[in-house]
Amino acid sequence: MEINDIIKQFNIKGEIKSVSPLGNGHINDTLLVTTDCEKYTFQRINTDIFKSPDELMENLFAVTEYLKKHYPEDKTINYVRTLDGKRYFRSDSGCYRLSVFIDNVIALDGARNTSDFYESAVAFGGFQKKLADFPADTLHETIKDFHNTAWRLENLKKAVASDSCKRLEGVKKEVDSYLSREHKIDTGIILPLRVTHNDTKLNNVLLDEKTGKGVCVIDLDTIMPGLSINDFGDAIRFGASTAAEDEKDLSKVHFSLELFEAYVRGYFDGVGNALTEDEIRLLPHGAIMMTYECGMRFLTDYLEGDTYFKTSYPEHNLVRTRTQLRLVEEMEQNYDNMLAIVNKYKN
Ligand code: GN1
Ligand code: MG
Repeated sequence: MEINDIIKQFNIKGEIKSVSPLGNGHINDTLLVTTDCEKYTFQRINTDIFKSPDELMENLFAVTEYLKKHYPEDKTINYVRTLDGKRYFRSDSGCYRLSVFIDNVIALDGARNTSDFYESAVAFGGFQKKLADFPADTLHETIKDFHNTAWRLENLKKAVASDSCKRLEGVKKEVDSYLSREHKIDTGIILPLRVTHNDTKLNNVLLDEKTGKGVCVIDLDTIMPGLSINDFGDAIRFGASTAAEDEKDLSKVHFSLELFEAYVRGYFDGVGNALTEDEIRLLPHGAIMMTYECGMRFLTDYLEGDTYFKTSYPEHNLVRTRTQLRLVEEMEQNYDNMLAIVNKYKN
């Protein structure tokens, strides 16, 4: 089936004028569809990763409909159903979904200043707060063990043991860094189950192109039951770095305490008093763990031959691993400073 024919399976307004690539996600393929009266975001769902598109789309519709009902004044992604009322369309070439494109906004791969990062924090904090009463256990766990760091480490160990692509020789130092931190994974503290976004990168908050204010949280694929500290942590991992996730020159990669502070301030402005004391105290731990875990996932994928994350060159996943490890080290050195900042801004 041609792309345009697939798009026409959805309840779109107007005639299709153009279809062009959009964004730079690592998982799904995204296109911008322009008709003569509306713009849409059209995506092919990566079903190698999201094995059950039904469950995935049920999560997305449940959360966005809840948000639209309880916070009608706030912008939320508007998914468009197919002509026969389905949440996505399945064809021979894959599973597709469509939503109304949000215009006059920007998505940033790096904060231009602390205020961009502050704004993303207000949005993600607000997302957590608005969904505090949504029954998290009714959501599907669409990617099992997504932030089960101990399980991710087991996967790394398996990839090391099989060394199927003969890449281990060059990454022994990185592997050792991961193994030596195993004892840090389990804090022994049980935290409340929350609705979590699980991909709280700066570029997953759309900012108003004029005012720079947060407009809408996007990329809801990994919404699942989870821990608030992981959402906080993943945002810090990606956004409180002075360089891109795949910066090759490690001398440019640093954990910025200034950006961390901006995020914490915004996060508490957004989340209000929706968190418990344990969650608040463990926010710095979440930042370290998410950075540790993401780098470990990149390294595992590197050892397994780059089958999960999209890569542009053979060492891409290794480069990403190294930036994440650098950030982990610097966060560990700054642990007390991070905790002091959390205590300064907590509600
Ligand atoms: C993936 O596709 P993207 O960029 O939104 C990944 C995240 C990682 C991220 C690293 C479903 O997200 O978990 O943190 O890459 N998403 C999935 O950049 O695995
Ligand atoms: Mg994502």
